[in-house]
Amino acid sequence: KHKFWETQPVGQFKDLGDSSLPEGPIEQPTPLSEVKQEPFNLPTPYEWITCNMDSDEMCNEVYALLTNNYVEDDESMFRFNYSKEFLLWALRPPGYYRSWHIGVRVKSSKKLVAFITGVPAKIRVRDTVIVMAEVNFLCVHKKLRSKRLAPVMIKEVTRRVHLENIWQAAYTAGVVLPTPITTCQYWHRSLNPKKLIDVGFSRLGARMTMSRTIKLYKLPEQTVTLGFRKMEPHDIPAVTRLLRNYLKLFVVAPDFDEDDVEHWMLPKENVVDSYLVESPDTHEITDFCSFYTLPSSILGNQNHSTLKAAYSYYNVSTKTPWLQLMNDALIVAKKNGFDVFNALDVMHNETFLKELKFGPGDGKLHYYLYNYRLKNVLRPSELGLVLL
Ligand code: NHW
Ligand code: EN5
Repeated sequence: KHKFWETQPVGQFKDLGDSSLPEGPIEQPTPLSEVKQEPFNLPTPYEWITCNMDSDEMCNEVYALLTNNYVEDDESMFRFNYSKEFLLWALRPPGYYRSWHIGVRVKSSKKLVAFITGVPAKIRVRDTVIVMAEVNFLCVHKKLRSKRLAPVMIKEVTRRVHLENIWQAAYTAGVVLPTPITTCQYWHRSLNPKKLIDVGFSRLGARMTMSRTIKLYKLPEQTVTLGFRKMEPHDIPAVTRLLRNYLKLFVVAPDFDEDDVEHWMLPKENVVDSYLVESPDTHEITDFCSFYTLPSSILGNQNHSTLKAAYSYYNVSTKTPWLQLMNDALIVAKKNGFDVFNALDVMHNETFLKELKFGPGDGKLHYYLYNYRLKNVLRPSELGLVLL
C-alpha cells in the first residue's frame, strides 16, 4: 500500500497496537561521513536547486508554483495562497539552513516544478527536547503528479537534514500516512457569513435566512478585556515565559526561546498577529493569543477571488477566561477584514470552539514525526504544536 513510506523510519500501521516497542528514535544517527554526499537522482529532465529566498525573483517563482499547485480542499473550491512575506517568515526562522529550501527545475526551460522545505525547531516530546526539521511546502506541479517525484524529494530533504546532524522531523498533512501521532479536526468561525456562503465555503443552515445568519455571527465592534493590546518588542521576555510555562502542559510542543518568540510571535503585517493582556494594575502579562494570515484562492467564482482566513496559532489564558480572550481575538480578526477564523482542536481549544460558534469543517489535519515512535496515539488536546 505505501511502497515508499514502508521503507522509512516512521511508525508503521502493523505496529500500531504493539506496546512492546519502545518510545523514542526508530534508528540511530550514523556518522556524518556515512551520509550520502551527492544528491539523490532525479529523472533526467529535472535538476535540483537550492532556493535563495533572499532573491525576489526566486521568491516570486516559489510563490507562483505554490499559488497554482499547492493544497486544495477535497472539492477543489479553494487553494492555499501563502503570501511572499509569509513564505519569507516561514522559511527564515532563527538558525535556518538555506540548503533546506529545495527546488526542482526542468533543465531545458529552467521552470520551477517542485519544492520542499525544512526549518529547524526544538520540539519537546514528553521530557526530551529534540532538534528537529519541520518539513512543509511539499509541492509537485499538477502536470507532474503520480510520477513518484515526492519520495525523491522527501529523501533529498532528509539527506540535507542529516548533513546538519539532525535526525528527527515533524510534519502535518491532510492525507493519512504511516502513522499519525494525532489527528486534528479543523473548525471554522464565520466572520463574514454572507461572503462565505456566496463562495461555497459554508452553507445557509436549515431554517436559516441570510439575515438571521448574519445576526448569529455578529461581534462587538470593540474588544472587552481591559489591557488587551497588540504584542510589542519589549513584551518578548514576558511572552516567552508565559508560553514556555503553558506549553509544559502538552506531550509534544515547541521549546521556544526569546529569539523564537521574537521571530514567530512578534506581529508582522499580513503574516502574524499577536495580542496580549497586560494587567492594568500590576502590568503583568497574563494572557496571549495569536493567529496567522493564510488566504485561499477561490477557484472559479465570478464575484470573489480570495478568502481571507486567520488561523489560530498559540494562545495562553491564565487570568482572562478562554471564551473572553478568544472572543476578543475574533473581534480583532473581524475588524482587520478576515472572512473566517480557523482553529484546530489542539491544546485547550475545545474549551471555546463550540461556545464561540465555530463549526467543524470537512478537513482533518494529521500530525507526524519522522524517526521517533510514540507508544500511543495522542489526543489532539495533548498536542501543543501548530505548524504553518
Ligand atoms: S502537506 C501538503 C503536501 N502538499 C500538497 O498536498 C500539495 C498538492 N499536492 C502535491 O503537490 C504539508 C502532490 O500531490 C504531492 C505528492 C507533492 C503532495 N506528505 O510523487 P508521488 C507538507 O508539505 C506520498 C508525505 O507519485 P504526487 C508536509 C504518497 O503516500 N508523503 O505523488 C510534507 C506516496 O507514497 P507511498 C506524501 O501526488 C511532509 C508518494 O508520496 C504526501 O505526485 C513530507 C507518492 O508520490 C504528503 N503530503 O506528489 C514528509 N502526499 O509510500 C517529510 C503523498 O504511499 C518527512 N505522499 O506510496 C520528513 C523528512 C525529513 C526527515 C529528517 C530527519
Ligand atoms: C500543512 N501546513 O480541506 C497543511 N480545508 O476544514 C496541509 N473546509 O477549509 C494540510 N470542500 O469545512 C491541509 N467549510 C489540509 C486541509 C486542506 C484544506 C481543507 C478544510 C478544513 C476547509 C471548508 C470549506 C469546504 C469547501 C468544500 C469547510 C465549512 C465551514 C462552516 C462554517 C459555519 C459553521 C460550520 C462550518
